[in-house]
Amino acid sequence: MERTILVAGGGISGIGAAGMLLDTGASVILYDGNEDLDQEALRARFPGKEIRIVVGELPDEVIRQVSACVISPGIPLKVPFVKQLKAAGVPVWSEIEAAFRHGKGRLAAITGTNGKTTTTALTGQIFGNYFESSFVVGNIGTAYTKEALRMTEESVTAAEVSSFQLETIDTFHPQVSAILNLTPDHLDRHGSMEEYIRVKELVTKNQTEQDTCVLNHEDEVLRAFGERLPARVFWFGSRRRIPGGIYLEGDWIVSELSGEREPVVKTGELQILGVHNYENAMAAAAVSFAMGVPMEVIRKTLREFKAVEHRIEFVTEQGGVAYYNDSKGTNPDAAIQGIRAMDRPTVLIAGGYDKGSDYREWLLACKERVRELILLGATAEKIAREAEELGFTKIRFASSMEEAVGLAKDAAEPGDAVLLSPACASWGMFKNYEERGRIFKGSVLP
Ligand code: UMA
Repeated sequence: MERTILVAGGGISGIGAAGMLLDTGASVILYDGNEDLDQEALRARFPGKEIRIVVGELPDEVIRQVSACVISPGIPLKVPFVKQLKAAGVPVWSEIEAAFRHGKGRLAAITGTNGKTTTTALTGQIFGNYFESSFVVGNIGTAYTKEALRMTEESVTAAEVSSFQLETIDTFHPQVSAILNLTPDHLDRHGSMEEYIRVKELVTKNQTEQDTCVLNHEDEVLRAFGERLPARVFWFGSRRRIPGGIYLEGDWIVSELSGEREPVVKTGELQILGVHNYENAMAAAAVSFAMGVPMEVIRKTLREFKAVEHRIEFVTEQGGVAYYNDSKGTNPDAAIQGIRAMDRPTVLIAGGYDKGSDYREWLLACKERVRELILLGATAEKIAREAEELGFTKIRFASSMEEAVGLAKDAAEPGDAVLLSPACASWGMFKNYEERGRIFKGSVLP
């Protein structure tokens, strides 16, 4: 019998997964809960293929008809149709699980709360400089399923994987995994920090002694986790020498991964700012070394690599004021890195969708450098209340990014920085953090 697979979600992941499955000869039902979705535009993404598209409510008849479901990361598993599928015994796989089953070659999967996009992009660039066939996929923006069928046994893939994607893996098995750090994020979806950690650690679920896991030695949870793992562990860290690991020593990144002590690069040679970025560089170096890339290629790429768009990205300087776009600062911890990377008085634009985060530590980190706080989005009031309690006096509200940039321009003095680093997701006001970052840059530039 022909296999019918349900692909849930008609965004980047769903389009990738449906396209891949159609190419393998499966029959596909593409489902999206948004009944206003333009079905014809969606169908046009699969030229020459037959695909059934369902929007709005998912009929029971579909649930009875399908043999598996590939679910997009943005769909929470507690929604009724997922429960119905599970009750009917239909396996629900994440989009990265589906891609893994069809992809070929070797895989490095990078997760963590912050830094995964930069680390994945850097790892992908190192792979590109050494391997004949390499891919960069996942949460970074290109669906893994979109590339899976182009991979060969020789391919080496760098995948950024999120907790949403890991939640429903089964056979997903990277030869090299990395968990960069673990701080509270997406707790509205995962329910508790324990559950969030459990899901992140799933990246190593199928790893054996033949595999490698790259872990942050400064993170207590990860340190204990590394002791329990069957896989070989490559440790990285920025605070102390780690025998056999890769670490920061003064202004040098030093590697002992080969068994010999080897200076890799001076931090001043890197084009990415801040200690958190040195950690990303060390993690990318460790992942690449585990994949067999010579240190010389790693060193060259570390020197070449430029910041990812929306991650403490320098926009321009106007009237002595430097503008930075850190729209990727979608949670308080990422935003702490953003503010710490500023070395001058800063007018900070923040606020957005409410994921139930705690803003206190981030606001404490802001206290030293922030001259004025400009808030927007659903969390504006909540952040303002906490900021006032901590003694912030200059707080203003804006109802759009354009207005926020206008207020920031007024508030900033020559020698200051204006930083967009929201500590919140963009949802509600913008399509995604990329759109938020681009609107910010568009408002800054004349
Ligand atoms: N939808 C439903 N029902 C729901 C929720 C959504 O039908 O309950 C539909 C929407 O109507 C929409 C589609 O699902 O049409 C969107 O699917 P999606 O939210 O899974 O988004 P994609 O476009 O598939 O993008 C996803 C990732 N998005 C999320 O995890 C929310 C992208 O990560 C990723 O780049 C892409 O797959 C390719 O792998 C973005 C993200 O915000 C950057 N990630 C979070 C983060 O980094 O913190 C995890």
